[in-house]
Amino acid sequence: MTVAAGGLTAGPASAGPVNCSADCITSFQTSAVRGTDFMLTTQTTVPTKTSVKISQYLGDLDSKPAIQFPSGAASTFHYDQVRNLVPGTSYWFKVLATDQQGRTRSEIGYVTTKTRIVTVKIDKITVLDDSDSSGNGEISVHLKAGDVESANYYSDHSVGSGGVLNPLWSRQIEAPTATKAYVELFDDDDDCWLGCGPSTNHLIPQYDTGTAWYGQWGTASYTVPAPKESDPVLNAWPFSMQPPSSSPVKFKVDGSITVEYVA
Ligand SMILES: [Ca+2]
Ligand SMILES: [Ca+2]
Repeated sequence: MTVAAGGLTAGPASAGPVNCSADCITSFQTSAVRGTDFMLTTQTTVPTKTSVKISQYLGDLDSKPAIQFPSGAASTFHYDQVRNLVPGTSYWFKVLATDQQGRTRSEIGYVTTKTRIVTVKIDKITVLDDSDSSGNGEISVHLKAGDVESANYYSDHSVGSGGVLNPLWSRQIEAPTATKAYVELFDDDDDCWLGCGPSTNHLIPQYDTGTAWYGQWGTASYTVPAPKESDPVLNAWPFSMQPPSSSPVKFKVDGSITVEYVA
């Protein structure tokens, strides 16, 4: 028997807490789940270092690299941020705890990130050049955000250079990655003296820029950014866009996007 400093009797090593040769993880739970990250709280019986593997598929979870948490010192309490996830996605994860003798235990959990909803709003279109040498243009407007489209939101609408349209068009799209919004203006130059063919109406959006005998058109596009942890949630984020300078129809679009995350 040895006597420890202070006069206490030291117990045998086997009386210590369960190490990671047995089940040393007493609890683990997710919290603060957002679009691209969540917090993982892990408690262990003995001081450990933690890491996590994460995958959308249980079958390949073990083949994923272990993300080591940088907190450094071994501890019985871990509060770790798991990052760089895709919004609106379900993941399996495996938390690994390694004790100071290098023994590892793991547990498997499941988490679903919040869905990222972006509201794209097209407020105002200022026509700078309607592409007609005299009189107003005969303008059709196609609007698109992600996969959501309003073809011919305006159709054969009389508006000249300097004219303003206020579509006040607003659509919500799921945007787990970067996506695009488009505004295409087409000016009709076909007076239909010989009858209007279907190709002359440009009723099918093309989202490009061009010139033909029956009219001229141009497209402005805006890239809704990819998600990030610092997304300006619920604050309208103004943007403006114009078609390329080569476009025969010139205009400026003012709009905004608003980002929100929903469970
Ligand atoms: Ca024209
Ligand atoms: Ca015209």
